[in-house]
Amino acid sequence: MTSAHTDTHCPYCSLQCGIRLSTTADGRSELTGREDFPVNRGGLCMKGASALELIGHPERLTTPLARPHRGAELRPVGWAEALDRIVEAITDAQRAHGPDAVACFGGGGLTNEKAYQLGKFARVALGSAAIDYNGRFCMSSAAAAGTRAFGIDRGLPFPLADVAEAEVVLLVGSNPADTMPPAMRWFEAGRDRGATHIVVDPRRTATAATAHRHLQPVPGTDLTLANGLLHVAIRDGLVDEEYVATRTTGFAAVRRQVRRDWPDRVERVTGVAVADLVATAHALAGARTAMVLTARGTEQHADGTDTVQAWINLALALGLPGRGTGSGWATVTGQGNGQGGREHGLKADQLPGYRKLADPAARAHVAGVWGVHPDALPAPGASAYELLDSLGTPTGPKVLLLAASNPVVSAPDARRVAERFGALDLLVVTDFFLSESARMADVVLPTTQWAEEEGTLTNLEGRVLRRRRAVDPPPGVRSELEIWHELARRLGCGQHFPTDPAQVYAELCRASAGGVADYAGITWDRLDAGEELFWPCPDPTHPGTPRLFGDRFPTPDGRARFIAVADRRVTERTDRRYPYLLTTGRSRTHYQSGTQTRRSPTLARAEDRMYAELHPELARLLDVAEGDAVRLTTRRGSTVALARLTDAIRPDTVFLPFHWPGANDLTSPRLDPTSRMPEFKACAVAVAAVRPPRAPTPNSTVSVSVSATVTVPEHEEQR
Ligand SMILES: Nc1nc2c(c(=O)[nH]1)N[C@H]1C(S)=C(S)[C@@H](COP(=O)(O)OP(=O)(O)OC[C@H]3O[C@@H](n4cnc5c(=O)[nH]c(N)nc54)[C@H](O)[C@@H]3O)O[C@H]1N2
Ligand SMILES: Nc1nc2c(c(=O)[nH]1)N[C@H]1C(S)=C(S)[C@@H](COP(=O)(O)OP(=O)(O)OC[C@H]3O[C@@H](n4cnc5c(=O)[nH]c(N)nc54)[C@H](O)[C@@H]3O)O[C@H]1N2
Ligand code: SF4
Ligand SMILES: [Mo]
Repeated sequence: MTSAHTDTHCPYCSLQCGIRLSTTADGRSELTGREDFPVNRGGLCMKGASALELIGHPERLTTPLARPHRGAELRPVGWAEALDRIVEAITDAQRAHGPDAVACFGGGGLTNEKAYQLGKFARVALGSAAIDYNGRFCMSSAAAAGTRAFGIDRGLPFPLADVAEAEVVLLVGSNPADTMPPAMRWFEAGRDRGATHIVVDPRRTATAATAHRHLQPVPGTDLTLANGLLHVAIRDGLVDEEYVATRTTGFAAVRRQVRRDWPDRVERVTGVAVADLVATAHALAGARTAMVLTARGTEQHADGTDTVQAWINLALALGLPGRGTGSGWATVTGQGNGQGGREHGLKADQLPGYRKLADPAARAHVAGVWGVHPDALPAPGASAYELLDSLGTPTGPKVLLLAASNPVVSAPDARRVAERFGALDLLVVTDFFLSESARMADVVLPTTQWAEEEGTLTNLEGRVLRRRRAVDPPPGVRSELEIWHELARRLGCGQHFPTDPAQVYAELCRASAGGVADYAGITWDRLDAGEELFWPCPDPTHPGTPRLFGDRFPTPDGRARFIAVADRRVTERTDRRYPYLLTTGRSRTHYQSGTQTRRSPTLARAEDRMYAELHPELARLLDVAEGDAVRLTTRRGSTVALARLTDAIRPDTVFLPFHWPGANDLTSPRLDPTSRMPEFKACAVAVAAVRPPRAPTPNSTVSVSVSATVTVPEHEEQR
């Protein structure tokens, strides 16, 4: 330990709970939740609480690895050899195929400095348009809808604690009781004051179990549900007409659009009863303060952007955004730095400060900070899945530099992504463990992890935080800033890529100045002094902006935009071969592709393999008992999981966590046309018992009524 205690933040999700690392009298390291950090106030979930298990872990990568040739095993090599090999492949590929032959793929776990530097590395050191990141798989639909409606994308436009001030909260496709447990204190505080909470989820989750009302729609039908709620609000005279007239545009078209979403029809499509629709619309409209919160359940669809817009339309019609503390619409961002990652240039179409790469003024500003000519900056590139899908094709990239993501587990139709990795000339993976993606690499570079490095992250509220170094990294390990400096130096532009995080952050602040996500006033020193700072913050005397939208929206006319959205029936159809719906998501125990949490002894003990949640009625139909192996098959692939029977799930739906390889062999790579978000949350699936069926008993014959509720052949056809 470099000091008796160090205050920093959790390595995992966007809540970025405050953590204190200390050394006990007998020399042991100890991790505790920080009482003084206003988001978690000492609370931690089991992932954060066990994060120390990954420091000094026996499987930690401490030396670069390389394969002498394709088909050979990875073996330890020196840094110089590894870096030279990468630069040689970059140079060869670019000489033969042009600058875009080398691609970068980042992750929302990277600090702001690393996200900024990787975006700059792609554009300046490589001159390549081919860069994107895993945030595309996370909240890109909400980001696109938020930007379209409000002119800005900040996950929560208010501090998380405002949740406790809302008299009514509608939580849509969000399960914070499992995905952000310490956040539940704010929900509980609201309920203690008499608030009403309504959850929309095909499963009765731990979150839904705490709510007053649970709407349980067919996966993929949220857009119709939101339009139906707005229909009821209009029909019953609940619209805040004055707000609509003075603070918004476009309501007339939306009013016309939702006329056809009458409650009976919405009940038929979504499975949500008319009485629940009416009660929900009236609860939201009748409250003094109310919030609509969306997360991945409603966003990760091939019509995710329009679906989020439908929820925003509802919130706008009721006059919620900008009404005051305790009201509004927000999206619950997921990754540790999912918010910052999407602001500083990891995205194919973005420059730092949430600027657009296609905007000449933005190019000129950022090129000025970078000391290059604006024309030298490439055009916007392909989105994450499209980029992965093009690897090694005649026109696609031949070399991929991958940092902080494990797409052979986490990308949709993952077997296809593994195939594309195999077609590359060189795959370089930077990680601190040998993830499934790193196992496929030609060169693996070991990097520092959270408690070993300095930096900043931006949490789900747009609050900028300091990550601090508490322990020394193992010898042999380098930070990404050092790795990219060394690569750039070999490519002839090392001077553009400093290695000190504070220096990179200061440059990021200058690059973001005047942009939507303006960090210019959030200096490293202010953060170190413990100031609570939310962007935008244009100068060092500015107090930052915890709450947005008070007087106006950051659109050209200051008004929020309604946009009429219709159900385009994009969800994959069920049919006789694939009669059920598969949805995927998270368990409380594991994080993302599992590289980190599957290596934590505590978490691995708590949950050690993939399971599939099935309703007991469906299980009975398939003759499957608790713990039996079931085979799930979709139009893309097949995987086996252990059945977990629960009446908390719809009988027509199966849920798989994606923390183990397998779930994404099944998912659909259909993309949202605007956000390019894949449809992780709904596809058609067949389910069968793996072992031979047991001898029939009288009880195993399925009654007509059960099979009628269980099978939803071609449910789309019913609309
Ligand atoms: N334990 C844990 N916590 C995490 C993470 C983790 O991996 N593990 N990851 C972090 C990250 S990156 C993210 S993005 C967040 C995600 O946080 P959440 O969005 O809360 O998590 P998910 O489980 O992906 O999805 C939420 C819910 O959506 C429901 N759902 C599925 N299909 C539909 C649908 O069509 N409509 C509706 N309304 N709901 C649907 C699922 O049943 C699920 O309960 O969690 C963060 N926190
Ligand atoms: N089926 C299905 N698939 C999904 C989802 C779903 O709900 N269902 N959710 C999607 C969502 S919301 C997300 S966010 C993605 C996440 O999926 P991934 O992008 O795969 O995210 P992680 O598993 O967090 O992978 C991060 C990897 O980087 C490493 N790492 C962590 N920090 C750093 C760092 O600072 N530097 C470097 N070099 N490496 C680091 C970790 O060890 C790990 O191997 O998955 C998506 N995939
Ligand atoms: S809720 Fe998120 S930030 Fe907090 S301890 Fe758990 S994983 Fe870490
Ligand atoms: Mo995410």
